[in-house]
Amino acid sequence: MQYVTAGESHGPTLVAVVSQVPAGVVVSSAAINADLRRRQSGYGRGGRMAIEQDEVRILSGLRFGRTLGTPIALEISNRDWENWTERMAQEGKAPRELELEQSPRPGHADLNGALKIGTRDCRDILERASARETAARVAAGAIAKAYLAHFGVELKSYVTRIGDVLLPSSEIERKAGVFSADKIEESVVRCPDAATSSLMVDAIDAAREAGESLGGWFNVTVTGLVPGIGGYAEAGDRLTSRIGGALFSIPAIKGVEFGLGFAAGTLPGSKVHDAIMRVEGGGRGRIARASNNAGGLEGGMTTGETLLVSAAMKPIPTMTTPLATVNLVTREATWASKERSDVCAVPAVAVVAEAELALVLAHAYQQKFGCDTINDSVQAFECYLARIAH
Ligand code: EPS
Repeated sequence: MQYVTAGESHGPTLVAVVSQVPAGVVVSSAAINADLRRRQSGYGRGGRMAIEQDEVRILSGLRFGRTLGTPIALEISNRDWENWTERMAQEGKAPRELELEQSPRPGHADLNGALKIGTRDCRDILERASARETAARVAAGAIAKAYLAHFGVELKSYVTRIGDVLLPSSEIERKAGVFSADKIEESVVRCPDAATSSLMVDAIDAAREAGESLGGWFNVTVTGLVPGIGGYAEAGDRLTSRIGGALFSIPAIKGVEFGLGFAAGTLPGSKVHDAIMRVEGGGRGRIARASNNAGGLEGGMTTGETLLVSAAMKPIPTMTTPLATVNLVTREATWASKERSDVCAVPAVAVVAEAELALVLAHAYQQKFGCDTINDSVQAFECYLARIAH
Protein backbone atom coordinates (compact mmCIF):
# COMPACT_ATOMS: atom_id res chain seq x y z
CA MET A 1 0.00 0.00 0.00
CA GLN A 2 1.36 3.37 -1.00
CA TYR A 3 0.03 6.89 -1.05
CA VAL A 4 0.73 10.23 -2.58
CA THR A 5 -0.90 13.54 -1.71
CA ALA A 6 -1.36 16.76 -3.66
CA GLY A 7 -2.75 20.15 -2.79
CA GLU A 8 -1.81 23.51 -1.34
CA SER A 9 -2.96 24.73 2.05
CA HIS A 10 -5.10 27.55 0.59
CA GLY A 11 -5.74 25.95 -2.80
CA PRO A 12 -9.11 24.49 -3.75
CA THR A 13 -8.60 20.98 -2.49
CA LEU A 14 -6.37 18.30 -1.03
CA VAL A 15 -6.07 14.94 -2.72
CA ALA A 16 -4.67 11.58 -1.62
CA VAL A 17 -4.27 8.59 -3.91
CA VAL A 18 -3.79 5.27 -2.15
CA SER A 19 -2.61 2.49 -4.42
CA GLN A 20 -2.12 -1.27 -4.09
CA VAL A 21 -5.03 -1.78 -1.73
CA PRO A 22 -6.40 -5.32 -2.06
CA ALA A 23 -9.96 -5.95 -3.19
CA GLY A 24 -12.63 -6.55 -0.59
CA VAL A 25 -11.51 -4.21 2.20
CA VAL A 26 -14.48 -2.66 3.98
CA VAL A 27 -14.15 1.14 3.74
CA SER A 28 -16.60 3.85 4.74
CA SER A 29 -16.44 7.61 4.37
CA ALA A 30 -17.87 7.81 7.90
CA ALA A 31 -14.75 6.13 9.31
CA ILE A 32 -12.45 8.40 7.28
CA ASN A 33 -14.39 11.48 8.41
CA ALA A 34 -14.19 10.39 12.04
CA ASP A 35 -10.39 10.41 11.78
CA LEU A 36 -10.41 13.74 9.95
CA ARG A 37 -12.42 15.19 12.83
CA ARG A 38 -10.05 13.72 15.40
CA ARG A 39 -7.16 15.45 13.60
CA GLN A 40 -8.99 18.76 13.45
CA SER A 41 -10.01 18.86 17.08
CA GLY A 42 -7.53 19.54 19.82
CA TYR A 43 -7.06 22.56 22.01
CA GLY A 44 -4.51 25.04 20.73
CA ARG A 45 -5.60 25.21 17.12
CA GLY A 46 -5.97 28.59 15.42
CA GLY A 47 -8.66 30.38 13.42
CA ARG A 48 -8.27 28.11 10.41
CA MET A 49 -9.89 25.18 12.14
CA ALA A 50 -13.04 27.25 12.63
CA ILE A 51 -13.21 27.62 8.85
CA GLU A 52 -12.47 24.04 7.81
CA GLN A 53 -14.77 21.11 8.44
CA ASP A 54 -12.88 18.36 6.71
CA GLU A 55 -14.95 15.80 4.88
CA VAL A 56 -13.76 13.24 2.40
CA ARG A 57 -15.12 12.59 -1.07
CA ILE A 58 -14.20 9.14 -2.30
CA LEU A 59 -13.55 9.48 -6.03
CA SER A 60 -12.47 5.99 -7.04
CA GLY A 61 -11.56 2.47 -5.99
CA LEU A 62 -14.72 1.60 -4.04
CA ARG A 63 -17.92 -0.22 -4.95
CA PHE A 64 -20.74 -1.03 -2.53
CA GLY A 65 -18.53 -0.28 0.49
CA ARG A 66 -15.63 -2.52 -0.52
CA THR A 67 -12.38 -1.77 -2.29
CA LEU A 68 -12.01 -2.92 -5.89
CA GLY A 69 -8.25 -3.43 -5.78
CA THR A 70 -7.78 -0.26 -7.82
CA PRO A 71 -6.25 3.08 -6.77
CA ILE A 72 -8.41 4.94 -4.28
CA ALA A 73 -8.58 8.70 -4.82
CA LEU A 74 -9.73 10.80 -1.88
CA GLU A 75 -10.54 14.49 -1.89
CA ILE A 76 -10.90 16.97 0.95
CA SER A 77 -11.95 20.49 -0.05
CA ASN A 78 -10.37 23.56 1.53
CA ARG A 79 -13.22 25.81 2.59
CA ASP A 80 -10.72 28.66 3.02
CA TRP A 81 -10.02 28.56 -0.73
CA GLU A 82 -12.84 31.03 -1.40
CA ASN A 83 -10.80 33.65 0.51
CA TRP A 84 -7.67 32.92 -1.54
CA THR A 85 -8.87 32.63 -5.13
CA GLU A 86 -6.82 35.67 -6.25
CA ARG A 87 -3.68 35.12 -4.18
CA MET A 88 -3.60 31.44 -5.07
CA ALA A 89 -5.02 31.57 -8.61
CA GLN A 90 -3.71 28.65 -10.64
CA GLU A 91 -3.61 30.60 -13.88
CA GLY A 92 -3.18 34.16 -15.09
CA LYS A 93 -0.83 36.83 -13.73
CA ALA A 94 -0.13 37.62 -10.08
CA PRO A 95 -2.27 40.56 -8.92
CA ARG A 96 -0.37 43.89 -8.86
CA GLU A 97 -1.06 44.42 -5.16
CA LEU A 98 0.06 40.89 -4.20
CA GLU A 99 2.04 40.96 -0.96
CA LEU A 100 5.06 38.68 -1.11
CA GLU A 101 5.93 36.53 1.90
CA GLN A 102 9.56 37.65 1.95
CA SER A 103 10.43 37.28 5.67
CA PRO A 104 11.06 33.56 6.19
CA ARG A 105 10.07 32.10 9.55
CA PRO A 106 12.86 30.36 11.47
CA GLY A 107 11.85 26.74 11.96
CA HIS A 108 9.65 26.54 8.86
CA ALA A 109 10.56 25.32 5.37
CA ASP A 110 10.33 28.95 4.10
CA LEU A 111 14.00 29.86 3.77
CA ASN A 112 15.55 26.61 2.60
CA GLY A 113 12.68 26.06 0.22
CA ALA A 114 12.96 29.57 -1.25
CA LEU A 115 16.70 29.13 -1.78
CA LYS A 116 16.13 25.68 -3.24
CA ILE A 117 13.58 26.66 -5.90
CA GLY A 118 14.71 30.26 -6.48
CA THR A 119 11.75 32.33 -5.29
CA ARG A 120 11.48 35.40 -3.08
CA ASP A 121 7.90 34.61 -2.19
CA CYS A 122 7.92 32.08 0.62
CA ARG A 123 4.25 31.38 -0.09
CA ASP A 124 5.43 29.21 -2.98
CA ILE A 125 6.94 26.96 -0.29
CA LEU A 126 4.72 27.32 2.74
CA GLU A 127 1.54 26.47 0.90
CA ARG A 128 2.77 22.92 0.47
CA ALA A 129 5.01 22.65 3.55
CA SER A 130 2.01 23.62 5.70
CA ALA A 131 0.68 20.91 7.95
CA ARG A 132 -2.65 21.31 6.19
CA GLU A 133 -1.39 18.52 3.92
CA THR A 134 -1.58 16.08 6.81
CA ALA A 135 -5.39 16.01 6.44
CA ALA A 136 -4.86 14.06 3.20
CA ARG A 137 -2.47 11.69 4.98
CA VAL A 138 -5.07 10.99 7.65
CA ALA A 139 -7.61 10.12 4.95
CA ALA A 140 -5.06 7.76 3.34
CA GLY A 141 -4.25 6.28 6.73
CA ALA A 142 -7.92 5.52 7.34
CA ILE A 143 -7.80 3.15 4.33
CA ALA A 144 -4.79 1.41 5.89
CA LYS A 145 -6.62 1.16 9.22
CA ALA A 146 -9.62 -0.38 7.46
CA TYR A 147 -7.31 -2.99 5.92
CA LEU A 148 -5.59 -3.71 9.25
CA ALA A 149 -8.95 -4.13 10.99
CA HIS A 150 -9.43 -7.36 8.98
CA PHE A 151 -6.44 -8.73 10.98
CA GLY A 152 -7.55 -7.40 14.37
CA VAL A 153 -4.91 -4.64 14.41
CA GLU A 154 -5.87 -1.44 16.24
CA LEU A 155 -4.07 1.85 16.76
CA LYS A 156 -4.33 4.39 19.54
CA SER A 157 -2.52 7.66 20.18
CA TYR A 158 -2.27 9.91 23.20
CA VAL A 159 -0.38 12.99 24.30
CA THR A 160 2.08 12.66 27.17
CA ARG A 161 3.58 16.14 27.26
CA ILE A 162 2.82 19.69 26.13
CA GLY A 163 5.55 22.22 26.84
CA ASP A 164 6.66 21.49 30.38
CA VAL A 165 3.43 19.72 31.45
CA LEU A 166 4.11 15.99 31.62
CA LEU A 167 1.63 13.17 32.17
CA PRO A 168 2.59 12.04 35.70
CA SER A 169 2.64 8.27 35.50
CA SER A 170 5.58 5.95 35.60
CA GLU A 171 7.64 5.69 32.45
CA ILE A 172 6.47 2.14 31.83
CA GLU A 173 2.79 2.98 32.20
CA ARG A 174 3.19 6.06 30.04
CA LYS A 175 4.67 3.98 27.27
CA ALA A 176 2.66 0.83 27.69
CA GLY A 177 -0.55 2.22 26.23
CA VAL A 178 -2.68 1.09 29.14
CA PHE A 179 -4.93 4.13 28.88
CA SER A 180 -8.54 3.76 27.76
CA ALA A 181 -9.48 5.09 24.36
CA ASP A 182 -12.54 6.81 25.85
CA LYS A 183 -10.43 8.82 28.28
CA ILE A 184 -8.13 9.88 25.45
CA GLU A 185 -10.92 10.90 23.09
CA GLU A 186 -12.69 12.81 25.90
CA SER A 187 -9.68 15.03 26.46
CA VAL A 188 -9.32 18.20 24.38
CA VAL A 189 -5.58 17.55 24.25
CA ARG A 190 -5.76 13.72 23.80
CA CYS A 191 -4.24 13.24 27.26
CA PRO A 192 -5.86 10.38 29.21
CA ASP A 193 -5.53 12.09 32.60
CA ALA A 194 -8.13 14.84 33.27
CA ALA A 195 -5.98 16.83 35.72
CA THR A 196 -2.99 16.83 33.35
CA SER A 197 -5.25 17.77 30.44
CA SER A 198 -6.38 20.90 32.21
CA LEU A 199 -2.77 21.85 33.04
CA MET A 200 -1.94 21.37 29.36
CA VAL A 201 -4.83 23.65 28.39
CA ASP A 202 -3.50 26.28 30.84
CA ALA A 203 -0.03 25.98 29.31
CA ILE A 204 -1.47 26.50 25.82
CA ASP A 205 -3.44 29.55 27.02
CA ALA A 206 -0.31 31.01 28.61
CA ALA A 207 1.66 30.42 25.42
CA ARG A 208 -1.03 32.13 23.35
CA GLU A 209 -0.97 35.15 25.71
CA ALA A 210 2.79 35.34 25.40
CA GLY A 211 2.70 35.11 21.60
CA GLU A 212 4.49 31.76 21.88
CA SER A 213 3.94 28.29 20.49
CA LEU A 214 4.35 24.88 22.17
CA GLY A 215 5.45 21.40 21.16
CA GLY A 216 5.23 18.17 23.09
CA TRP A 217 5.42 14.40 23.16
CA PHE A 218 2.91 11.75 22.18
CA ASN A 219 2.69 7.96 21.97
CA VAL A 220 1.13 5.70 19.38
CA THR A 221 0.36 2.13 20.40
CA VAL A 222 -0.68 -0.74 18.15
CA THR A 223 -2.33 -3.91 19.43
CA GLY A 224 -3.26 -7.16 17.67
CA LEU A 225 0.00 -7.49 15.75
CA VAL A 226 1.45 -10.91 15.02
CA PRO A 227 5.18 -11.63 15.28
CA GLY A 228 7.40 -11.63 12.22
CA ILE A 229 6.00 -8.63 10.33
CA GLY A 230 8.77 -6.59 8.72
CA GLY A 231 12.15 -8.15 8.04
CA TYR A 232 15.71 -8.68 9.18
CA ALA A 233 17.44 -9.59 5.92
CA GLU A 234 17.57 -6.29 4.05
CA ALA A 235 17.96 -2.76 5.37
CA GLY A 236 14.77 -1.65 3.61
CA ASP A 237 12.71 -4.44 5.20
CA ARG A 238 13.31 -3.38 8.78
CA LEU A 239 10.09 -2.11 10.27
CA THR A 240 11.97 0.04 12.77
CA SER A 241 13.48 2.17 10.02
CA ARG A 242 10.31 2.18 7.95
CA ILE A 243 8.24 3.43 10.89
CA GLY A 244 10.94 5.90 11.88
CA GLY A 245 11.08 7.26 8.34
CA ALA A 246 7.30 7.53 8.11
CA LEU A 247 7.05 9.42 11.40
CA PHE A 248 9.92 11.74 10.52
CA SER A 249 8.09 12.57 7.30
CA ILE A 250 5.48 14.39 9.38
CA PRO A 251 6.33 18.09 9.62
CA ALA A 252 7.80 19.16 13.03
CA ILE A 253 8.69 15.66 14.31
CA LYS A 254 12.11 15.83 15.97
CA GLY A 255 12.46 12.51 17.74
CA VAL A 256 11.10 8.98 17.59
CA GLU A 257 11.63 6.22 20.16
CA PHE A 258 10.51 2.60 20.39
CA GLY A 259 9.77 1.11 23.82
CA LEU A 260 12.49 2.16 26.24
CA GLY A 261 14.00 4.21 23.44
CA PHE A 262 16.98 6.32 24.51
CA ALA A 263 16.78 4.86 28.02
CA ALA A 264 17.84 1.48 26.55
CA GLY A 265 21.29 2.98 26.10
CA THR A 266 21.59 3.68 29.83
CA LEU A 267 20.78 0.22 31.24
CA PRO A 268 22.54 -3.18 31.31
CA GLY A 269 21.29 -5.89 28.93
CA SER A 270 19.49 -7.81 31.66
CA LYS A 271 17.27 -4.75 32.30
CA VAL A 272 16.58 -4.11 28.63
CA HIS A 273 15.88 -7.38 26.79
CA ASP A 274 12.48 -9.02 27.14
CA ALA A 275 12.59 -12.62 28.40
CA ILE A 276 10.80 -15.17 26.22
CA MET A 277 8.09 -17.40 27.68
CA ARG A 278 5.20 -19.59 26.60
CA VAL A 279 1.61 -18.66 27.42
CA GLU A 280 -1.69 -20.45 26.92
CA GLY A 281 -4.71 -18.66 25.53
CA GLY A 282 -7.63 -19.15 23.15
CA GLY A 283 -7.12 -22.90 23.03
CA ARG A 284 -3.54 -22.73 21.79
CA GLY A 285 -0.21 -21.81 23.26
CA ARG A 286 1.96 -19.00 21.99
CA ILE A 287 5.36 -17.52 22.61
CA ALA A 288 5.22 -14.21 24.46
CA ARG A 289 7.46 -11.81 26.41
CA ALA A 290 7.74 -11.18 30.12
CA SER A 291 8.16 -7.43 29.46
CA ASN A 292 7.96 -5.12 26.46
CA ASN A 293 11.00 -2.86 26.70
CA ALA A 294 11.62 -3.36 22.98
CA GLY A 295 8.29 -1.69 22.25
CA GLY A 296 7.09 -4.57 20.12
CA LEU A 297 9.98 -4.61 17.64
CA GLU A 298 13.07 -6.80 17.62
CA GLY A 299 15.45 -7.41 14.74
CA GLY A 300 13.37 -5.12 12.51
CA MET A 301 10.25 -7.28 13.00
CA THR A 302 7.21 -7.26 15.22
CA THR A 303 7.42 -9.43 18.35
CA GLY A 304 3.64 -9.75 18.66
CA GLU A 305 3.65 -7.53 21.75
CA THR A 306 2.08 -4.06 21.68
CA LEU A 307 3.99 -1.71 19.40
CA LEU A 308 4.98 1.35 21.46
CA VAL A 309 6.19 4.39 19.59
CA SER A 310 6.90 7.75 21.24
CA ALA A 311 7.65 10.92 19.34
CA ALA A 312 8.46 14.56 19.98
CA MET A 313 7.03 17.51 18.06
CA LYS A 314 8.77 20.86 18.08
CA PRO A 315 6.80 24.08 18.70
CA ILE A 316 5.06 25.57 15.66
CA PRO A 317 7.36 28.07 13.89
CA THR A 318 4.71 30.75 13.32
CA MET A 319 4.54 32.99 16.39
CA THR A 320 2.76 36.23 17.10
CA THR A 321 6.01 37.50 18.66
CA PRO A 322 8.23 36.61 15.73
CA LEU A 323 11.96 35.86 15.67
CA ALA A 324 14.63 37.72 13.74
CA THR A 325 15.04 36.96 10.07
CA VAL A 326 16.31 38.50 6.82
CA ASN A 327 14.10 40.01 4.15
CA LEU A 328 14.72 37.99 0.98
CA VAL A 329 14.17 41.04 -1.28
CA THR A 330 15.83 43.94 0.62
CA ARG A 331 18.35 41.66 2.45
CA GLU A 332 17.75 43.74 5.58
CA ALA A 333 17.28 42.35 9.06
CA THR A 334 13.61 42.17 9.94
CA TRP A 335 11.06 40.10 11.89
CA ALA A 336 9.59 36.86 10.60
CA SER A 337 6.18 37.15 9.01
CA LYS A 338 3.28 36.83 11.41
CA GLU A 339 0.44 34.69 10.24
CA ARG A 340 -2.71 33.36 11.73
CA SER A 341 -1.49 30.19 13.37
CA ASP A 342 -2.10 27.35 15.76
CA VAL A 343 -0.44 27.66 19.18
CA CYS A 344 -0.07 23.92 19.65
CA ALA A 345 -0.85 21.03 17.31
CA VAL A 346 0.48 18.08 19.32
CA PRO A 347 -2.98 16.43 19.67
CA ALA A 348 -3.44 16.71 15.90
CA VAL A 349 -0.03 15.33 15.05
CA ALA A 350 -0.67 12.27 17.21
CA VAL A 351 -3.60 11.41 14.92
CA VAL A 352 -1.42 12.00 11.85
CA ALA A 353 1.17 9.63 13.32
CA GLU A 354 -1.50 6.92 13.69
CA ALA A 355 -2.16 7.29 9.95
CA GLU A 356 1.52 7.06 9.00
CA LEU A 357 2.03 4.05 11.22
CA ALA A 358 -1.06 2.34 9.80
CA LEU A 359 0.21 2.84 6.24
CA VAL A 360 3.60 1.29 7.06
CA LEU A 361 2.04 -1.65 8.89
CA ALA A 362 -0.53 -2.25 6.14
CA HIS A 363 2.26 -2.38 3.57
CA ALA A 364 4.25 -4.81 5.73
CA TYR A 365 1.19 -7.04 6.27
CA GLN A 366 0.62 -7.12 2.53
CA GLN A 367 4.19 -8.20 1.95
CA LYS A 368 3.60 -11.14 4.26
CA PHE A 369 0.03 -12.08 3.38
CA GLY A 370 -0.42 -10.98 -0.25
CA CYS A 371 -2.28 -8.13 -1.81
CA ASP A 372 -4.86 -9.25 -4.39
CA THR A 373 -7.90 -9.78 -2.23
CA ILE A 374 -8.50 -9.51 1.48
CA ASN A 375 -10.05 -12.99 1.68
CA ASP A 376 -6.86 -14.68 0.42
CA SER A 377 -4.82 -12.53 2.78
CA VAL A 378 -6.93 -13.41 5.81
CA GLN A 379 -6.67 -17.10 4.90
CA ALA A 380 -2.89 -16.82 4.63
CA PHE A 381 -2.92 -15.02 7.96
CA GLU A 382 -4.92 -17.83 9.64
CA CYS A 383 -2.45 -20.41 8.26
CA TYR A 384 0.42 -18.39 9.66
CA LEU A 385 -1.24 -18.16 13.10
CA ALA A 386 -1.71 -21.93 13.12
CA ARG A 387 1.93 -22.50 12.09
CA ILE A 388 3.43 -20.26 14.80
CA ALA A 389 1.25 -21.62 17.63
CA HIS A 390 3.33 -23.36 20.29
C1 EPS B 1 -0.30 25.86 9.23
C2 EPS B 1 -0.90 27.10 9.52
C3 EPS B 1 -2.34 27.22 9.88
C4 EPS B 1 -2.79 25.90 10.43
C5 EPS B 1 -2.50 24.86 9.37
C6 EPS B 1 -1.03 24.61 9.33
O1 EPS B 1 -3.15 27.45 8.75
P1 EPS B 1 -3.43 28.93 8.21
O2 EPS B 1 -2.11 29.43 7.70
O3 EPS B 1 -4.44 28.77 7.09
O4 EPS B 1 -3.97 29.71 9.35
O5 EPS B 1 -4.14 25.93 10.84
O6 EPS B 1 -3.12 23.64 9.67
C7 EPS B 1 -4.23 23.34 8.94
C8 EPS B 1 -4.84 24.16 8.11
C9 EPS B 1 -4.70 21.98 9.17
O7 EPS B 1 -5.69 21.56 8.56
O8 EPS B 1 -4.05 21.29 9.99
C10 EPS B 1 1.11 25.77 8.85
O9 EPS B 1 1.70 26.79 8.52
O10 EPS B 1 1.68 24.67 8.87
